[in-house]
Amino acid sequence: MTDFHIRYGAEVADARRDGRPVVALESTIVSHGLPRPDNLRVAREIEQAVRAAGAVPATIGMVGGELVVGLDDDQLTRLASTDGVAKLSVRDLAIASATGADGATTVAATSAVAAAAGIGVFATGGLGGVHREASQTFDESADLTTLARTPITVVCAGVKSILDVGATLERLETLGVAVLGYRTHRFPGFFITDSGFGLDWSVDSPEQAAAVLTAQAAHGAHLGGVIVANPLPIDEQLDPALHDRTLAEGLARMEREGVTGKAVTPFLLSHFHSATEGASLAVNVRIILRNATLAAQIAVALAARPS
Ligand code: PSU
Ligand code: MN
Repeated sequence: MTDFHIRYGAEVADARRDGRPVVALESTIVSHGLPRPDNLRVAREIEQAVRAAGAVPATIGMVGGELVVGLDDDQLTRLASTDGVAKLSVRDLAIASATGADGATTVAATSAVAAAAGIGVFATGGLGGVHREASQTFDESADLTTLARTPITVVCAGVKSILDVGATLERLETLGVAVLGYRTHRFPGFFITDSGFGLDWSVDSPEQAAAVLTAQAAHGAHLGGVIVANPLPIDEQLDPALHDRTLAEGLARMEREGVTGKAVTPFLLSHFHSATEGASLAVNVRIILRNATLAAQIAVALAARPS
């Protein structure tokens, strides 16, 4: 995974040269996960949250076939505002590059590119995972298999609550992806604070998270991903009854309309945002901003450790 041709944005290039902390950010959340025009504003706010905590944001995406680490504002605007931006998982990167496409990178693709660029910490909203009915559809996000082989720390609010959370946690265990709760032993449920599943491990500070990452790199026995699961405070979650009702409706609509493949996640997120009249959107934005801040704090703590 090191043979990507990468163009670095100016701020990221400077930070890499000076050894300053950098946080990777994905672009699928911007182009496919959040509605226009909020998406562009939120994309900028996420970058600001990273800077405010002392790190440099590197939003990753593909512009005209060129893989960019650290999109500038024009490039971010283009991915946020134009039709036909492809959703790129790892398998799509080479094809999109060779055909000169515009594309937004998922957690899987962003992780692979960030690791190739030497960036160790990445913030997103919620990971992809095993979909409900996956025993029939085989729908499991490439986010999981990519994290099994990619040395990256992903700060997220668990996996999206539209998924089969228990099955996803089982797959993460099988794949050797470490899961740490941030100040909790409960696995978060994205829109909701607690998914109903417990966690074996928890860290209490960015410094402790950084110590885990340093130990993992030092031991070298396994260089897969680490998930830092950062729950929303309970008073900021989406009302659980509204959540369950909206999800049931969304899944029924999806079945009726025959939505499959990579359209599933954007379809369900968009159903949530319209059916809750923006309540889930506000929660989604809070999740991402909190994760961006924590990821930056971890990147700063990592950079401060003696190497
Ligand atoms: N988290 C969000 N919003 C999103 C996603 C994650 O809060 O839009 C995106 C990520 O890019 C993730 C993708 O990698 O959804 C998962 O898609 P799929 O289930 O098709 O693998
Ligand atoms: Mn899928």
